[in-house]
Amino acid sequence: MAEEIITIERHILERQRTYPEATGVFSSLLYDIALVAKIIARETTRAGLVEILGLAGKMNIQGEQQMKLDVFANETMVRVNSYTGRLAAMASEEVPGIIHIPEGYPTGPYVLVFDPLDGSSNIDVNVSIGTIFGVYRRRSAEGPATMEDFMQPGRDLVAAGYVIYGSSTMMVYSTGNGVHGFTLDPGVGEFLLSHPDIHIPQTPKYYSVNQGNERRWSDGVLRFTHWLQGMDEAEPRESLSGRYIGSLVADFHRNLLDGGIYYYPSSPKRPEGKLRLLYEAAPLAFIAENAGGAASNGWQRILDVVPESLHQRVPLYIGNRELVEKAEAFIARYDG
Ligand code: P6P
Repeated sequence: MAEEIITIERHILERQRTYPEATGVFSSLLYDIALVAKIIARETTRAGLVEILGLAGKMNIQGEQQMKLDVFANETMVRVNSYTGRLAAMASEEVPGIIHIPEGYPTGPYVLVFDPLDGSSNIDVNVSIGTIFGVYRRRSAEGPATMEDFMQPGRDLVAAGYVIYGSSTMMVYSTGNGVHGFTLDPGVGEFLLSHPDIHIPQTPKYYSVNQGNERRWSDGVLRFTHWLQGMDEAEPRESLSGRYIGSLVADFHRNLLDGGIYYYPSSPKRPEGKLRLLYEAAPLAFIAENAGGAASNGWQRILDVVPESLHQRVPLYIGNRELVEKAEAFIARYDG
């Protein structure tokens, strides 16, 4: 018997029904994000053809200057969400300050944070890339949003998720009641439920870290990595497989489905690590915890870190709870 076909729109609506006081604004906002994902997916699959079709750097068929894909992704997220009256404002990896709702258009009860196309340097070598997003309730009363609306810890997220543009396009989201994955059927332009209620496997398979940075790691991180590789004589274990493709969403997604840990430690050159708290680490930490995993900056739960600026960086250890806690233990013991 073929399985039931559940679109992401229907899935969101069914969740909305469990909140009697829901007004539908939140559900519509999630639909809008799914629409943005479809539009970006269409462009990323054509990325390799841009040169061949003579679109790069020249006029495209709409007579517009062909944008870099991450700029296009940012423009799409902003344009789809600027006029709906659902948001008070947005913050993007691509934009220095708060993205306010245009003059004359209504503001709404939510703020949206996003990295429109993370790992976009991987496009040219056809490695999967992704969009990451998070939704908070605004804290300020009304009118234009303020910075306080964005300086919220990840534990206050009302929704978060990501889109991975790979061999297929998948959207994974959570509103705090489980983590659900949808695969895009490009033929009909619908995200169909393909991974209901994702839980990170108990037994991890992979570790994902850039070992080219090894000489800059602390003693604790070095020992943690050797433990993962089964080389810690004091605590022998099966070695995990190393998998790192330099695209956070792709590395995270593989570890979420197969079990593992991704980490980007701090270093003397990057004391705060490389990844951004607001629109990379916190939304993925929300997903990880709702799937039974964990996320830490090495000594503190990512979801408890209160941002002090839009683009602040944070070291990140994310994946199986057992592995994240072990990383914290090595760091506390050898770097404390
Ligand atoms: P490195 C991509 O630039 C990114 O932000 C993440 O997607 C990825 O995991 C990381 O940086 C790769 O950084 O220093 O290992 O090349």
